[in-house]
Amino acid sequence: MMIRAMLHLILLLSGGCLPLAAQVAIPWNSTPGAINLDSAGQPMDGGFTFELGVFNGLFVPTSGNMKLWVANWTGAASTSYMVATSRFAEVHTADSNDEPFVAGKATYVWGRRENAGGKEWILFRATNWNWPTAFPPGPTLAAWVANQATAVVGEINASGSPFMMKSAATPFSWTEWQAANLSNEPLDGPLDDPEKDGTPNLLEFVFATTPTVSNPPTPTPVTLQSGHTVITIPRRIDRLATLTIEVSGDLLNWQSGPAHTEILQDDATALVVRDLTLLSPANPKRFIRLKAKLP
Ligand SMILES: [Ca+2]
Repeated sequence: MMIRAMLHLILLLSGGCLPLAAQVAIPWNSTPGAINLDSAGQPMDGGFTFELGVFNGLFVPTSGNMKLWVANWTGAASTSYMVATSRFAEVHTADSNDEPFVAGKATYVWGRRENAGGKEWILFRATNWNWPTAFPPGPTLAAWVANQATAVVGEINASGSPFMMKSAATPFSWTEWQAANLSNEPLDGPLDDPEKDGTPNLLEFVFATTPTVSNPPTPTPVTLQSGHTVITIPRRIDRLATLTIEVSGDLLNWQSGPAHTEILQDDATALVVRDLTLLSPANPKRFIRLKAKLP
């Protein structure tokens, strides 16, 4: 007994140096060779990073509280998306149950690509992806594979068809866009046009064009439908700007709002608005324009 007690003591004293076994290994990955897309339908590229982690306290992420995710997230592991095998794959060793990694905590995988073009996010978990008890050491968990999961934001198809994972365009504020695109440009205000292509920075932001490289103006087609003027604005819905369509009969007095215009389409890629005033002998001329401002 004495020997056992002494051995125990020695082990305790030298605990920091002992080659402790891995506590609990969590293999987390997506299946190789799957079709994984960004919100534009393009294959995910090496700019995507996937993180395994948890949200602090009682915070539950939803598509309605995305602004709070970053502040409440604690990542445990991070790995880059591998284009060659079209997957992410890592094995994380859970070696702590310190806050916020308490045993049983809902665990998520958060895929992100954030660059000058915008923010793409996908967040998902399966109901049994819960943070393990790190001590005593346990067996390696069965792999947490993306196609077992349900997405909070973005999409997952368990079958892998027509794709396995698809990220979503995430609200991109003017300030974020400005920092990513105009950091070395003194003409960085909403109405500035540093490359002098005729499109002010605010509209470059709305249309997701490059503010420092000259581009032809983004087309905003105007058509006549049953005598009504209709304009299509191919704006990006992830750009946080307020867009108003104004109509006029004389280019001097402009009107907007439901008494004057009707929104026909307002989705991820376009805003389509109709002038309620019929083009007629009483109203022989109609004009329509876009007004953009920061929220
Ligand atoms: Ca410009």
